[in-house]
Amino acid sequence: MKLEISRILGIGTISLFVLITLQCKESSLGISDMWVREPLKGMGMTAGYMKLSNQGPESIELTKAECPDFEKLELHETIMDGDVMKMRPVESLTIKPGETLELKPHAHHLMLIGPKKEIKAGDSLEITLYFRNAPARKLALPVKAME
Ligand SMILES: [Cu+2]
Repeated sequence: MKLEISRILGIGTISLFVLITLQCKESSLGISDMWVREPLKGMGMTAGYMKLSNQGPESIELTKAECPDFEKLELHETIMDGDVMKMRPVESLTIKPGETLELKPHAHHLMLIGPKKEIKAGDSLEITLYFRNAPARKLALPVKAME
């Protein structure tokens, strides 16, 4: 009986510890101003934007993004090739301690490829972001027309 109780207490302490650790890490990453551009008619892709603020002491890396309404999501950067603006996939995006990484038009962005249904302004897309050094975050991104 004594053993049983200490086992239960032990597990309880560990889960509490894990919970506190997760909450500490979660609060070190601020995500704001998120939105997805309404896809142009017949376009098989569009882009997602947001601000990622690292308030913690360690670098945080965005490593993967998923959305059930698209075949695939990629992390993209925009580069100048001569005077032509091009975009290309990157493995991950790093947010250094104290820095804010802004995903915005003509810069880094989420590339949403292959919509599985019609996506219109006013919709909300569920996007999950995966990080190194921070727990995954499930977000609701509003779809907006490009101004
Ligand atoms: Cu892109």
